[in-house]
Amino acid sequence: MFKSQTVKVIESHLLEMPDSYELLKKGQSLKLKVDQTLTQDSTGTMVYLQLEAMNVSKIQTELSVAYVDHNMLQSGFENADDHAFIESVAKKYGLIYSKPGNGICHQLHLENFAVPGKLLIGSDSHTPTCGGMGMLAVGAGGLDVAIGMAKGVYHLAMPSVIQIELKGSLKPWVSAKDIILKVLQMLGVSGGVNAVLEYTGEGVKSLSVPERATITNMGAELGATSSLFPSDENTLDFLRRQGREMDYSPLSADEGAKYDDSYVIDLDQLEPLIAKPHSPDAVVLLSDVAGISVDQVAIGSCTNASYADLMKVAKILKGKAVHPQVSLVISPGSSAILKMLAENGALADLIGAGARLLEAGCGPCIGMGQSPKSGAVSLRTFNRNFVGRSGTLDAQVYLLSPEAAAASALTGVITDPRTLGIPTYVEEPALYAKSENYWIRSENLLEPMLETKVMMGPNIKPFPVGEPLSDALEVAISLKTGDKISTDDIMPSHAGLLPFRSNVPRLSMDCFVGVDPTFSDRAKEMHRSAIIGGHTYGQGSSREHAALVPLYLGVRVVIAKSFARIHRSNLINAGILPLTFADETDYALLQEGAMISLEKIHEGLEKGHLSMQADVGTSGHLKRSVVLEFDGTQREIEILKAGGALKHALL
Ligand code: MIC
Ligand code: SF4
Repeated sequence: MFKSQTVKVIESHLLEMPDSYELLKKGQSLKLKVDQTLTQDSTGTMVYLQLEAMNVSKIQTELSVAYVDHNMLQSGFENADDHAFIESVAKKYGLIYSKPGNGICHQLHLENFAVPGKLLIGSDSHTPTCGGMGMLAVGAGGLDVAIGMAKGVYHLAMPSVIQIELKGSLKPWVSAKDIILKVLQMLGVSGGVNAVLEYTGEGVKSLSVPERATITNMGAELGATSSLFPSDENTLDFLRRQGREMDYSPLSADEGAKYDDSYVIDLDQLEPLIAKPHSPDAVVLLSDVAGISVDQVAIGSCTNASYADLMKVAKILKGKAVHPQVSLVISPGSSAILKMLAENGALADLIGAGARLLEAGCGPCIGMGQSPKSGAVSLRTFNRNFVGRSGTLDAQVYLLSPEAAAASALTGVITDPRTLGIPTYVEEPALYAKSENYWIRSENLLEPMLETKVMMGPNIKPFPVGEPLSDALEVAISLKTGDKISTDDIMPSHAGLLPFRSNVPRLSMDCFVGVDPTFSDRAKEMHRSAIIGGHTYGQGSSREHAALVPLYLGVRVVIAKSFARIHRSNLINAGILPLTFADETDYALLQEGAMISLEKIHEGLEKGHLSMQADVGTSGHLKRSVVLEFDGTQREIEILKAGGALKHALL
């Protein structure tokens, strides 16, 4: 049988043969060996609190890295305490620790550790960035990453595999960002759910690893499980330049491999694109919106802060001036890139033009400063433009390529980069710089130092743990939401709240605050409750706080029209029942405050459908029977019965 690259990597990581006769059937439960894990600080504190609770003496992965890149503003002790906690845990278990200032986890992982054909899980939704290196890299909830470290295992439902065939090659001033914006335009923000996007075809050969990583990174915005490029000469070339030639091995799909779906993009036909406010799939031709006045331009993030990206920007800005009305802010992807820009003079070109320089890290992408002014138009090379993510509720955020961003910073209006004339060309450095002094990985730390004292600042509070699932449940509905509720809606994230990522009680005060500011108090009063959601409930970030905080507030069940993959797993891991409607029209029957009751829950989970009685009349006397569905694996049922993945892992 001719195999896709995804199937090849999955097969080589199977720890148990799946029980189905039809091997690797879509949706089938897979038990996979984890080679590598990564965490970042805003999800990492919870991961390591959970790892600590598992009480293991050794982690089971080949390599695990703890990055600090999100919570970099230290306007109080909280973030610095979190950094110290993560550093002490890294030492205790022999993880590699990346100090603040070293850069963004995904860029650093690509440069330093990604290996073709390996399996990486990370507590961040953009973990698939390393798919640009030909590795299967999957974003997961924090507890799944903790279990991955403790047991070396990751459970995944077999994804479908979608082929994106790239034909031809990009025209001048059209870039990798435009390719992924095109994919988003074609497939939409839920077009990749439970799928791996596999890039094939002649066009792949013209793309460098950092360009491929821009594309795999933003596969997260399609809801994709992962995105994959082959490992070929370009991969070898990048690894050589990183001084890691020994990590290379070739890998690609077989000629004639079968895919669940296929799309073709003709790179020759592609033009500069832009995603309009407020969704990464609101993609139009950049030329259609050219001329709109701009207040801020932000260049960076794990999507577009590679060496070549920033060098192109420096070349465009060299000897010129940023438009007086524009604030241009640059956040480099890694300290090594920043060092190279400093050494080759590009940094002077950026500063000379009037750019504002930040340390290497996520920065404005997660709202850690640089919020634009009220009503501003902000152009960003980032990957998400959800309402309010910039920190300014009424800002109009557009997503575009670094070339287009730089061109617009000069003119003060959205500008087609093709108007810049002769294209810039950037040669990757023969040997990438290394910045060893941002890593803590001295020889003696490669082995665990279990006697190490874990540093717990006063802001680090115990996390909530689920309770064993009873067979009957009678609860009130504490909230009813519409479609497309993101984890940013459930548990908002900005410079003011990020310092409380290890303090669930404090976070709980802001749960759903933008959707309904009365939710938190109401849910607490109800003691136990249910949430009713619409389509793709829990899209966006991997933050498990969007499950743990509702758990803390007493939420025991979420009934939605459909769920986003990582959030659904996070709910199960927390011990919250994620159920869907057998008939979506029943959604309309359920109202906030009404009582619902479920019986024979255990049997219902096994059968895949449960019967619920719901109060539907205002007086509470009219009851209706509603059929709900649970489409999960046996392992997920066991986790729910145990009261969450932590309790299950400790059984
Ligand atoms: C994001 O881009 O939204 C984040 C911040 O990196 C999140 C992780 C988090 O919420 O801490 C993600 O994408 O998973
Ligand atoms: Fe950081 Fe932004 Fe990338 Fe998330 S998307 S990891 S916040 S740079």
